[in-house]
Amino acid sequence: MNLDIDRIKFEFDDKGFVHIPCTEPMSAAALLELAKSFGPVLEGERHTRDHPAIQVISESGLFGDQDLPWHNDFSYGDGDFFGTLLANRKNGRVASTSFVDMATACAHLPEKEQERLRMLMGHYYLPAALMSDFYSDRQERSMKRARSTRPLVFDHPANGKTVLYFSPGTLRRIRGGDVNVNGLITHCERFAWQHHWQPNDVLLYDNFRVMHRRPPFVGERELWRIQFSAWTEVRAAS
Ligand SMILES: O=C(O)CCC(=O)C(=O)O
Repeated sequence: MNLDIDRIKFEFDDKGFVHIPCTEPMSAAALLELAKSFGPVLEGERHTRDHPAIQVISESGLFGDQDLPWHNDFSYGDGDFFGTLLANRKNGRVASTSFVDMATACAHLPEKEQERLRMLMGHYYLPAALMSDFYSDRQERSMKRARSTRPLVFDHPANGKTVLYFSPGTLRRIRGGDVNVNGLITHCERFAWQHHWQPNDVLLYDNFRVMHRRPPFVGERELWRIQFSAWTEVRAAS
């Protein structure tokens, strides 16, 4: 399958979300090549398939079959693997994945509230489902030490778009003022869409721009996930 990498990167920067419909499954090597065209990929030790950077999300793999509340991947991270690739390997349709463009959600907040949220700091933690499940003991220790913090509103480092960011599923606390987190979630859900997985679908999304969630499911379902460093070229140029 011939991919137009420049077009994919343009869409990733422009929209934060790219859907690549495929008539047949992309191989592990092709998926890795696609992710690596953005930058280095995150490697783990457990629940991987074919390569340490390919994570298996399934009822018996990462996250099991449970509900995954709204979150941004790698919010707790030590490093900059803020791009995610998901590939449907088996029965993705059993549970749709929902997404919200947080640039749009932010633009629909009153300006005064945007400015207030810029002053507040969100602190994030490594979810229990990932501890000792994907990361090695060494990675787990460094993630816990990372004490990842970020303002609730900031300008995206690659494209300057103002985004709202609070990853409810991994949010430990907010410092600097009060926030009605459930109220913010309700606001964001006005802009959510569901991705109904088709066989072999591949998605890429920017975790500084897009938040996502998945409901619990019953049965067999398998996605592959690769986390990649999305703005290597932007950083190199600056
Ligand atoms: O299983 C899904 O549809 C999404 C998985 C997910 O939320 C993640 O990989 O962070």
